[in-house]
Amino acid sequence: MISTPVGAIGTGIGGGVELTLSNIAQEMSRRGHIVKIVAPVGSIVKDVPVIEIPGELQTPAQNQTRDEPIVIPKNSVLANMWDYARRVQLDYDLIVNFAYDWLPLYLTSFFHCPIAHLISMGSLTDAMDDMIEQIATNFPGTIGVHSLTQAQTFKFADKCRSLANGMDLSIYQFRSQPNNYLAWVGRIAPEKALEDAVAAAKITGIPLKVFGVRQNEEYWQQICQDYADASIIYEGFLPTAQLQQKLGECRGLLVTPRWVEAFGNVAIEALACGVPVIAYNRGGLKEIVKDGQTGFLVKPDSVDGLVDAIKCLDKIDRLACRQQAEAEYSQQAMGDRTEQWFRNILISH
Ligand code: HBI
Repeated sequence: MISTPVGAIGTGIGGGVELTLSNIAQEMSRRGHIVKIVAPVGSIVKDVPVIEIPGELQTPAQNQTRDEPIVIPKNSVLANMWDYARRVQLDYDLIVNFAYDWLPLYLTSFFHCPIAHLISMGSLTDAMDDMIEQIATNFPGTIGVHSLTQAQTFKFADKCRSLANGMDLSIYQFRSQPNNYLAWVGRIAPEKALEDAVAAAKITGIPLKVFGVRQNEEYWQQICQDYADASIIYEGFLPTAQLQQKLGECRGLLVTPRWVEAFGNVAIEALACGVPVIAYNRGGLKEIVKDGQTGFLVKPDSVDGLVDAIKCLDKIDRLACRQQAEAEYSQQAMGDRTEQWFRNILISH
């Protein structure tokens, strides 16, 4: 399992894909598969061996323009990870790529070992779209995504296999009685539109707990300036055990993506704690939140919509939130979907 080149696993820079990779690796080894992770130096994954590869990190794709050329820095960690994979490929039945990058896709036809690509974001650049489409066409069934909405951002949506996502729910405690807080969880960067959540929370007068890595410091400072009188409590980027404990005491999670969120791991984490999810009606979140039952889907970019939904939070049965997570997003459910995907690739290789 070859990780994202934008940051070491555990730093939060890799966003949701760090959690996705760790969960799939742990679940596959729990099922008796021999699993190794290849990732940048400093990566840590509980209970799974990590081969740490040195080199320059890759520029995050979501910061790029559509026509941006593919850039590979000198001593690229991405290139170094895939050179390692080339050397050891005959020891493995399957390679799973978690990077949203051009190189692993391009290298697919040069490898003997089959490669499954888990594409973690929607369409961002022309070079990536073309490359993913080539692999989806020449290696049918090897492109995995997290939601139908995400797949539909590509013109080859029908060639993508949606796996949804999942996580180990045993580390998320269900909390039936919240305190008077709202929550926002995610990489603090413009595409996540934290400012909308802050604006809505301020109008309702409920303090907002913010969890996540401050990836874009000036963006964070700007929000603190613009909303100096709002009650924002920055809780930092916490390990899952601590995150879920604080998240569980919140009345609701606000998910305010400005972009097409491929899935929405943070929404599953909230549901697992019994926390209703108020999300913009866009991206993968449309396929997660059961409007009026486990949260509310709000008109995208509408702060007033968020405010109206916050006022209805007490109508949501928090146990229904936990039950949805268990039914659809457990490690077991995701493991079944993922293992089936892997087997289909091996059969058709
Ligand atoms: N950018 N170039 C690049 N490669 C990745 O693997 C990548 C990224 N940006 C964001 C990201 N991965 C993850 O945070 C999301 O896929 C979840």
